[in-house]
Amino acid sequence: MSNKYRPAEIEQQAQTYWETHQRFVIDEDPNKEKFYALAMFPYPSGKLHMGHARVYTITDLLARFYRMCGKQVLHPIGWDAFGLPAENAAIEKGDHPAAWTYSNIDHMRKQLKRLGYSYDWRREFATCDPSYYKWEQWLFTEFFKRGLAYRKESWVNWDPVDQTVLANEQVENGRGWRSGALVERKKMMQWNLRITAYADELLNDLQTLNWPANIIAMQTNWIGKSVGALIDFALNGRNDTLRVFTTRPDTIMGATFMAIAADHPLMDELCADNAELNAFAAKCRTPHEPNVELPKKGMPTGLSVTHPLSGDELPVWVANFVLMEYGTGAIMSVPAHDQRDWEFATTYKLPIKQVIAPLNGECDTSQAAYSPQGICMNSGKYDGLDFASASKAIIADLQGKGSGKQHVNWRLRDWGVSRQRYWGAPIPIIHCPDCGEVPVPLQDLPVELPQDVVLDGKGSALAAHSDFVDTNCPQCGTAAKRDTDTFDTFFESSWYQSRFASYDCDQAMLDNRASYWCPVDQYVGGIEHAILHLLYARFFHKVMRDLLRDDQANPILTSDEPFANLLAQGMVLAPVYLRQDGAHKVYANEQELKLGRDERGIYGLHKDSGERFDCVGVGKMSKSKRNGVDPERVITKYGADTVRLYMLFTAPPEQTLEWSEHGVVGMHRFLNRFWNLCQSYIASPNSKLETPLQPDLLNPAQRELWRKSNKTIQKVYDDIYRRRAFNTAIAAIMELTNSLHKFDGQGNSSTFDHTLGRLVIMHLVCLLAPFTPHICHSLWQQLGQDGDLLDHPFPQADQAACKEDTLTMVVQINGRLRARLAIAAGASKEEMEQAALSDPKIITHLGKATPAKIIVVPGKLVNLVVKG
Ligand code: ANZ
Ligand code: ZN
Repeated sequence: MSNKYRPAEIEQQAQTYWETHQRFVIDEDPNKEKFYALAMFPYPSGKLHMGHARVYTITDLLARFYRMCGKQVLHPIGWDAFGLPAENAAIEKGDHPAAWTYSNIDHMRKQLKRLGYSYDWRREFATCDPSYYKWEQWLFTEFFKRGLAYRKESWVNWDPVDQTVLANEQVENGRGWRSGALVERKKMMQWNLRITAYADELLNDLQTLNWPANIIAMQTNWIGKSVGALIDFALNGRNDTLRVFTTRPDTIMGATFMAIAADHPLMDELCADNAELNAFAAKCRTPHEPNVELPKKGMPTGLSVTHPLSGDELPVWVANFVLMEYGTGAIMSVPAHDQRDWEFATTYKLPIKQVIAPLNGECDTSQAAYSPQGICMNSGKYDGLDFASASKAIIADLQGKGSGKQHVNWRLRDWGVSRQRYWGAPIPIIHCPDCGEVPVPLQDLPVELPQDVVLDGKGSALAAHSDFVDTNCPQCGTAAKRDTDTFDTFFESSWYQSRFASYDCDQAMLDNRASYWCPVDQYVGGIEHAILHLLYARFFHKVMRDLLRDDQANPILTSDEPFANLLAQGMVLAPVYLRQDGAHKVYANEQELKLGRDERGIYGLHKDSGERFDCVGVGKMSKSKRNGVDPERVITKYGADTVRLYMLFTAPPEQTLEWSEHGVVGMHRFLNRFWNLCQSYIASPNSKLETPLQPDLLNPAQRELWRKSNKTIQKVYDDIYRRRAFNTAIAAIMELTNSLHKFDGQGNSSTFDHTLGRLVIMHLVCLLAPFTPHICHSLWQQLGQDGDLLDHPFPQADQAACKEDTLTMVVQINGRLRARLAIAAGASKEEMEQAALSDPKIITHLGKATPAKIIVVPGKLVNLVVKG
């Protein structure tokens, strides 16, 4: 065949066509329904990896599909450009973070373009553009004016390697999320955003989201609503109380001691004249190995309290398992019913008093705590009450004495946003000796990052830059100093999705175009962002909804949530090749090996050294295991359409995808076959012929193909639209392609056959278009169709044609007519037999007899031969 499939050529042509005709430039159309498809924007690390290729292919497929379904589709891209890697690269290589970042962006933009994504490139921005961060600086000043941003001295997580403060969420198992260093504790003045003011709404609105259940659960736990009580215990010999939070007020009669955190405010004073206590507190603060549960340790503080209901005297201990960050930093310890308290009491020989009896059965609190709810005992007037009534009665009694009340405690903390880093958006506050904290007024925004800084990896480059620091107070004009911290980079990603709608608005953060496009209809991204990014973006969205109006009446964001639907795509894994060199592990990339298989399994011989590497399974693509696959190489070899199809076909989007070069070759072969099949219709002289199809005149073979074509349309549509099951959609398209192949191969060559085949081909090209847009663009033109495919309606199934034809078959027993049954036209012999044998009339006639022989005449008759 002369016209061969040459992906490099046709992909270039299609991309040039789309670009010169500005086919992906999109604006609002109030008469059309919109669809906003978005993938979490990339960090410009330098090079696209397979994970990127996967997630961006998913949203591109959806964007193109919904466009063909008649929606006005927004599909933008940008760059999450602030953050540590740029700064670290600058420190190591001496490049400026800005130069490093923008050159990475240039490279990655080219890579994205090679994959043929349908972005409206006008809307592209990087979050390090001053025109972007200007508006988040403004938003911060609005937070500040409303009391939603405040500074407080607080214990912070200090990363000794990156020399920066980390949010709790950035500490994983006691280590910094990027550096992996053990985190220390340090007190510093920090800007905080009052996300807790939105805790209720953030929790309740989770119900309105079409998100994966595990992500909803993670957010729910993170927000952590606990219903319980605050109880005040009078401190003996002091005019003061010790306040605790408990979720089990019903156990109060079993409290045998109190425990406070090492950082509890009482400790400052107690440590001042107790060296031993001081040493203990210091020890609690030192970092410890992650994942090791510390033995319960503590010390008596010398203080005691009076139990508000029993009047008993209880000692106050300091304990390493009580956290200052939760509740009130102090607890009433009920060792019989809380395992941590039980271990502590056992270690220090403190009394254990059982006050809850199991609903059925028994328990022995000398062996372990009994923590489920039950019935009160040993509790005086509360004996016999269950959890709910005991809690109610006890809280009421405490309230009567002025020493307790019901309380809802949240695990969610305010969000500390200050970072002692250079490569971020400067916090737009000026510290004036007279006026205090003064927000930078809008006309002075953005507070631009100075370019001429010394980056040596130590401390804060901004604090060392006096031209930046020294300024005048916008309120009184006095010499004042700028805040030298920058925002946590989660700040930028908390509102970018709405900025894409108003990408070029220079008068405000957002304008009413955002009310047309928001919320995002389908968000796609990695599960690693299940908590932080998604929670912060939800919080910002709600604040912006409350703050931004185009006049007094009209909010610019009309939705309560930024992301209506969420899909968490699985990781891309690849085979790992390992050679044991003594105790040393050596890895090789598949491309360096000549692969083989023997009784020990799959292996590779190194192309240079000949050394044998064994395939030891699949793993996340990583530098250390050397199993990364470079999308660029694969695109060059097979074309972007093959890569896209492979990504979508190999696994359902939420599952992990195991990379296999073999599988990629398979996809390439399919596209080749598809191309060649189309050529026979393109090349034939009557290819322009458009005899209308008359379903009534179709012979059975034709009817079968026509039915298959319509059923495939229905399936592909449902799979994409309803189930997001792209892999099964592709499988159906492949099957239809095979059916057409077979149909052609059976010598079907009448004009009528040709018209039918051509219609099926056109369906196939349309169905494949969102998956493999380049090849389809080219075939569409070769088939002589006007215009391009982008806005061509997605095919609609002819429901009548989808119906299976039915025939009437006759069932005989020993040649006598016993039943007439309806069966599908294409039913196999086995299906006919089955239908006959399971018919109630036949079952009755047969009684206990089993047919000795069954004769089947396809489409017509089943005769059961019974002996005797
Ligand atoms: C008495 C008690 C009796 C408790 C009992 C539990 C069982 P959640 O559900 O996570 O909110 N607690 C409170 N503040 C704490 C802190 N700062 N550090 C460590 N533990 C703390 O857990 C609430 C329970 O955790 C509280 O209820 C308290 O112990 C403990 F049979 O109070 B409980
Ligand atoms: Zn001032």
